Amino acid sequence: MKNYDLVRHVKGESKFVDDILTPEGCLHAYVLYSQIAHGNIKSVNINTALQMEGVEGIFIAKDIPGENQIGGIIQDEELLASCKVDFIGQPIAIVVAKTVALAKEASKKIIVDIEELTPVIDPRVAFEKGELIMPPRVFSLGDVEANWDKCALIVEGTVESGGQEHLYLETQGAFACPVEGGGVKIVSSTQSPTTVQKTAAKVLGLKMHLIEVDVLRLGGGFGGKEDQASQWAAMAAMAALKLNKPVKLILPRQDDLRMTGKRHPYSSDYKIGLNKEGKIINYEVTFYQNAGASADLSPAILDRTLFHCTNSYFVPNVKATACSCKTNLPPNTAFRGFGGPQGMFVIEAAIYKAAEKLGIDPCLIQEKNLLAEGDEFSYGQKAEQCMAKASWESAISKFNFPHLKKEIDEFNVASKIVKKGIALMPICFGISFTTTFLNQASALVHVYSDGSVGVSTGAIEMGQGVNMKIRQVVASVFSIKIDRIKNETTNTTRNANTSATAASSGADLNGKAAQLACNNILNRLKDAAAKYLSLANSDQIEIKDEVIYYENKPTRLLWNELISSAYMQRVSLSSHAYYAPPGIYFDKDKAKGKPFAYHVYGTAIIQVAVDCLKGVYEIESVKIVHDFGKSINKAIDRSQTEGAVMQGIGWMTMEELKYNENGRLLTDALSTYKVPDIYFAPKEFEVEFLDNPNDSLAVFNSKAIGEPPFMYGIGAYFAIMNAMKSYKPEKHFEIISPMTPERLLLSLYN
Ligand code: MTE
Ligand code: LUZ
Ligand code: MOS
Repeated sequence: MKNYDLVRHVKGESKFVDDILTPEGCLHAYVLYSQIAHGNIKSVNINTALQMEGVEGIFIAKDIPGENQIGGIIQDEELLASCKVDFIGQPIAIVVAKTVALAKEASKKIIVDIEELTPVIDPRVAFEKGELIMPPRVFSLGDVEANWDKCALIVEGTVESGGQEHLYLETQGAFACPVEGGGVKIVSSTQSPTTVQKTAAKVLGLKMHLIEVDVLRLGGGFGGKEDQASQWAAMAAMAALKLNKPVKLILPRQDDLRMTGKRHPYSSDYKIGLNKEGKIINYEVTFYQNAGASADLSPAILDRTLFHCTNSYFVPNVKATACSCKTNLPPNTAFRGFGGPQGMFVIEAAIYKAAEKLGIDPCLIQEKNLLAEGDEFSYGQKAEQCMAKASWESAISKFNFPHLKKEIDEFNVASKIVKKGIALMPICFGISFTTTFLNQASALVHVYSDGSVGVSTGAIEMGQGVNMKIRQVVASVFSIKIDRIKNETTNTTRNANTSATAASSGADLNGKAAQLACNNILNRLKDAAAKYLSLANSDQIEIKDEVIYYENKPTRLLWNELISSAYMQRVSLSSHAYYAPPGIYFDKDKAKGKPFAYHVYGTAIIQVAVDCLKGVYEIESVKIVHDFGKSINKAIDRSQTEGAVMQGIGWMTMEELKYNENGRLLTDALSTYKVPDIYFAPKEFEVEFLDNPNDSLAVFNSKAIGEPPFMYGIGAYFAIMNAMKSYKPEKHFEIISPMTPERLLLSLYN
């Protein structure tokens, strides 16, 4: 089954924001941003710039008609800097001109006078200074303090993990067009049309109903457009309303790299205690999250770090503290995994170091501590339909892990410079927004009188295949051919108050809403069919492959005829429906509850080869047994798995963000920020679908797939460590990611 967008993508016909045919008189905006990471703004002089030929308007903080505030969770972020700047890349002025080139040219003539202050880049320094986004958060289970005595081995250490650039192919942008009545229509590259609508309404001082947001698709989001698409849309909308002309604002790649937030770097301290048998008794951990200059989604991301701080292990005594530290970097934001990977990396590191102390393979500790049915997570939820051991055992046997290990050991004995390493990486990822109220969605389905169907939901297509899955849901409920169904754009006038397409739950939430809407129509269609066929009731009516059946026998009635009959019987062929998953809740004060509709499990085996002279490495193979539930689209799910794993490996290995001491991003181009390419991809990539007969709250029991496999990438780090270890068995390496070739060499020879 091919992805809906496939042919259009290949032909280059798919439309993104910058491809929209702009109306006559459309203007272009360029955003002037701070070149200083921390300081007080003394003056902004736009006079010379404003006089330039072709410049139609320049707007700064004082020109904002509504509130100069775009903070979502915490109101701590200005749209345009008014009195102070807190990071390099912070927007100061919007320059609007007849062309982008002119707007950019004019921006250089704006004189910004800033009194410089010392920037803080390091989250631990920010913590020492008391610069926190919010008070620290703590999750705990059992009693850590009372149990250190019972531990035969205690290991302490620190772990660093780096940030990550989203590098969506389509940069941030929006197009805004004034409409009658003082409103504006915005086309945005956003994962969250409602957030764009709300933010624009606030900034413009308008009611939400005056703002329509429309999204066709994104050229990738990866979390980078969950919260951070709103500002560009608000800016374009403000300029459009001020000038009463359409305005387009597309970030040039380098500006996007400099101005937008990324995955949060973390610095963490852990202390782990094991008994003689290798069972983890105690785990104490403190996370210092580098939030950047304002909250953005950092508090929610920090929570997910805590939720996933014990990965797929049962730990009876946990004390996990997390601090969101305010620094002078662009506000960091959602990125696939949403803080989960940062939490899971630390416990994997702790296990690795414990194994090193014991002189055993880390996988022995991993295996001993896997979650079992009914085990409690630190946040109070119990592991249900737990597939941690099943996926682990299946991976070990399907891919013959003992044999792989033996081959590697033999290779390493024979090979002096090139060393191989292998690691197992189990994952457990909770599905649901941990902010419970966000778990809601809606859908609008129209069956047209010719039998074709249009479906629109709150879901955003960003390459993950959610549109295809929603069409499959519609096709399955009606039992009609998939090519009868079209995905309409995601639009705030069709589905209101939607949540971001995020937390891997886009298909679950919106697919279920679509299913409910289709069922409403189907029930009416059955009544209409009964009438048409002169039957007393509709109980025994079914549609199978576009044929109407009665008492399991085909009738002469087909889909098209049924639809025209229903229409002429004056039966509504449209339905709107709403879905909210039942049974989930979380008490933030107690830090206990049942936040997740279900968990996704799996185990990866990753094998690498490291050239210990050059420092370069190759990912030889990735072999995964993953719990997809009952996948409704194996092609999409497999490709989501492969893509997420590559992104995870990139985060752990070659993708390195560097800032200098002034808070300037040094890796602000693709010549200096390296992401995995096809040559870096594993030579072998196997994905096995774990047999899971259980039911879940997933749509058609096809479990969420967007984020969970990202965390398999952590296995690559430890596979490389294992290879390094066999080159220098006596050395104790620090756990700092990403493990770039440069870091690898320095670790081996320093
Ligand atoms: N896949 C592609 N091709 N592009 C993306 O931007 N985003 C990921 C994942 N897969 C993304 C992607 C992220 S961060 C999430 S949360 C999910 O898709 C969101 O979509 P879903 O909820 O429909 O899985
Ligand atoms: N966004 C959010 C998310 O607001 N809450 C979440 O729990 C979440 N999880 C993953 C990705 N985005
Ligand atoms: Mo994904 S980080 O939930 O957009």
